[in-house]
Formats: sequence, structure tokens, C-alpha cells
Amino acid sequence: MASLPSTESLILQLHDISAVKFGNFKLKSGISSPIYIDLRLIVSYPTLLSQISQTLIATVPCSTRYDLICGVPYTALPIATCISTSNDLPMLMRRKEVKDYGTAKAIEGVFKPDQVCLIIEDLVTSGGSVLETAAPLRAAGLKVEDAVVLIDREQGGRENLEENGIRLHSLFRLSEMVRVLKEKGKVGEETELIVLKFLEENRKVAAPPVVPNSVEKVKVRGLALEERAKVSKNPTGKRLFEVMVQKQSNLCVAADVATAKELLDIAEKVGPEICLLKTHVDILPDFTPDFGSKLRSIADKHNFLIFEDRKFADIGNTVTMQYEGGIFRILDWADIVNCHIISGPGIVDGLKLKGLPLGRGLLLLAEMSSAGNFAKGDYTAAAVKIAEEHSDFVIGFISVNPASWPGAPVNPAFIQATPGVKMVTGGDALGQQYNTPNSVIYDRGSDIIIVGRGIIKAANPAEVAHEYRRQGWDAYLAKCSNSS
Ligand code: S5P
Repeated sequence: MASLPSTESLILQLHDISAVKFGNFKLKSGISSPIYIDLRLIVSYPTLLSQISQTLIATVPCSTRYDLICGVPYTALPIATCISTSNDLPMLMRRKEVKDYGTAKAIEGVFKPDQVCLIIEDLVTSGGSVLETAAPLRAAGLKVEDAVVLIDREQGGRENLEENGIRLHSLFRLSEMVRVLKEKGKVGEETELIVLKFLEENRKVAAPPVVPNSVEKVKVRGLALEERAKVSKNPTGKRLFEVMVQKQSNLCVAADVATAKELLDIAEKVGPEICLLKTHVDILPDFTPDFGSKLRSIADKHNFLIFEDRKFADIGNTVTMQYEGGIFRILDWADIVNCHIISGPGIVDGLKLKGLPLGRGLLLLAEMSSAGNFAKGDYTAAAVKIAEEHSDFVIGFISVNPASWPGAPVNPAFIQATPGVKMVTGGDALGQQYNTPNSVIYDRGSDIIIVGRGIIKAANPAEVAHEYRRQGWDAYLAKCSNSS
């Protein structure tokens, strides 16, 4: 193979084809810049395109692992194609507009979940375009850990991407490009100084929130979480909205682990990422009376609420005793519990009798995630009616697709929490059905993703929880930006 050209030679060639322009230009990120780089031109210079592609892929450190590449549309697509064909590396394509017919895929190409995809980009300013491409790749179950770019404009992209778990590798930086052009007499000292001053003054350009592609029209409109905290009539409901805003998290971890010891351990690990921790205390063989106070101190430390997923289902009188008494004394330590409405509204009266004086909240199971369940149609509508009649105690619903409910969205004071969430759609052997964080929050109109095995069975639950939180919150932001 021919030896790779030097960075200097590539910079001079880009200048020769007028891909580098000086003047006053408005960038995609909104800022005005004295320098503009138009790499779309390189498709007209195949030798240069090929040289750039080969040098670019050689910039990625040998220790970086990846199975596939994906170019950020559109300018990086020919670069990615060149790299793919010359190095026999499979490529994926991200659609900017998802088709609303046929297979309606956001990602074209063949891949398996958990494969690692390297993102190829021509130019990075805030890193927003790389994040726009990473989001659907990650939502499809791929891992995105690295991106390689021809030119880093040194305006915060590297840091923004780092915060989102993506390492940026660049062939050269903008300041280096201008220095070479000045040294070779292509630009004057004044121009160099103007560009360097501009870079100094624009070190951090914020990445715009990622708006995921969606096949469906967004059915959910409504108030931001801050506003919903104000309309909730229950102190725990209000607090949950507030914690979500404070922590920028709509993640609830379902801590279905084998022992109380493990539960406290996982609560400590994922605590910084979550707004809510969901428990099933009756599965813990080592439960002791101090379990509640131990969990409470972790919840206070990391500012999350505790949800005991007790799924009460009996008559009002019985549930008062189940809530307050027995070994578990749930009322003492759980901020939130839930119940089925199969027994009628008396169950809510019973739980409210005990819970409301302590400011606790209740979620009604309006839908379920398991295949073949009966919580649908009139049953779901009945749950909404009961909630309205008890809006001082009922804080919302366990739901699966609240955007599809008649008259959706329901009263914004009610929160929607959805189980059956994983990075990839699918199910388990016992009827559980999974949707992705983006589809649950953005398409199906929920507020909180409840994730169990997707996090607790991971090798590094804290890291994976961080990624679920990021995807869930990005989907919420995208929903907000589409409602305005
Ligand atoms: O319909 C439901 C309601 C609930 S609360 N489907 C569910 O899966 N859940 C709970 O969510 C379930 O009991 C479990 O604790 C969690 C889902 O866990 P995962 O491991 O499947 O994510």
C-alpha cells in the first residue's frame, strides 16, 4: 500500500481545492465563524478522498475495538464508504429521515446487538451531529465508544462527546490547520490571529439536544416536568417530578436481586443515576427489620425515591393490614406502592387510609408489559377514572403505551412509569416484552423507564444505568423540543 500523506500535505490540498474559506460564516451550531470548511467538495477529487479516508482510519489507535463503521450523513458518507471498501470493514448507514413505509429502519445494514460501531465524521464543532448518529445506533443495541473526525474545530465537541461516553480521535485540529496555512504563506498573520482569537472566545459550543428519528408521529404533547410538579396534588408525586428535574433522570431501576445485601449494594451503585428504586422485598431471604432504614439512608444520600412493587390486589380492609403490618412494614419505608384495581376502588380507599397521612403515593397498574395480559381497554379507562377520584393519593400509573389511551395525554399531574425496557426490543422466556428507552418515552408517551435485568445483570450496572439514564433523558428532551 502507498505510504500515507502527511497532515501538512492534506491541509494544503484542502486549501488548493478551496475547501477552506475565510470570511464570516454562520455555523450549524448557531455561532458566526471567520473560517468555514466545506468538505463536501472532496467527492470531486477521488485521489484526495481516498488519501483522507486512509489517513483518517489510521488515526484511530490500534487498541480501539470496533466491528463496524458508520458515517455521519451526509459529508462523511463517502469517506466511510472508502474506508469500508479499502479495509473490508462492514458499514452501516443512518437515515436522517426515517421512511414511513416499508421496513422503516433508522439504521441500514446488518449488525448484531452489542457489536461496536465506530463513527466517522468530517468536522466536529459541538459534537451534536455525532450524537445524533450515536443515538439511533445505541437505541438499536450497538455500542458506540469512539468517533474519528478529520478536523476538530476545538469548540467543545471533544468534551461534549466525552460526557456522552464517546472518545474523539482527530486527524488535525483547526488551530493546527491555520498554523500550517500561515507557515506555507497561504494566509496572512492577521487572518491567523482572527481565527485563533475566535477559537479562544468560542471554546465551548453546547451540543443541541438530540431529537431521535421517529416513524410514528409524536402523540404526546404536554407540560414539562417542572410544571407537572406544580400540578401534582400529592407530596410524593411532586417530589418525584422534582427529583427527575434535579437529577435529569427518568430512570427507575428494578432491583430484583437475590438478597437484601445485594439490593443495598446495587442501590449504592446506581443511586446517582436514578430518580426511583423499585423493590420486591418479598424475594429477599435475608430481609431484616432495619432494611427500610438502611435503604432510606442510601436514598437520602443519592436523592431518589423508593417504590415497593407490592402490587396489592385485595379488598380495602385486607390491604390496610398488608401495607402497614407483617414482617415487611412497607408503609414505614416505601415512598410509593402500587396496586391492581381488579377489586374495585375500595383498594385505593384502604391504602389511602394508611398512606396519605404519611404523604405516601400510589401508582395504579393500568396496563402490564407481559404478553396476553388483561389490563387493557375498559380496564385501563377504569384505572384513569379511579385515579381522578383519588388524585390526592394516586400519583400515576404503571403503563405501557399511555399515548394510545383515549383522550391521551391524561391529566399531567399523573406520572407514567413503564416496565419492560431494554436497549433492544424482544422478550424473555416467561412472557415479558421489552421496548427501548426512546420508544417508551418518545413514542409511547411515558415519563419513567423501569429497567431491571437490562441493568442488574450487566457486568457494570453503574455504567449501564448511566447509558439508560442518558437515553431516557434525551428522549424526554426531544419530546419537549417537539411540543413547543
Ligand atoms: O406490567 C408490569 C409491571 C411491573 S411493575 N411488568 C413488569 O415487568 N413489572 C416489573 O418491572 C416486574 O415485576 C419487574 O420487577 C420489572 C421488570 O424487570 P425486567 O428485568 O424485565 O426489566
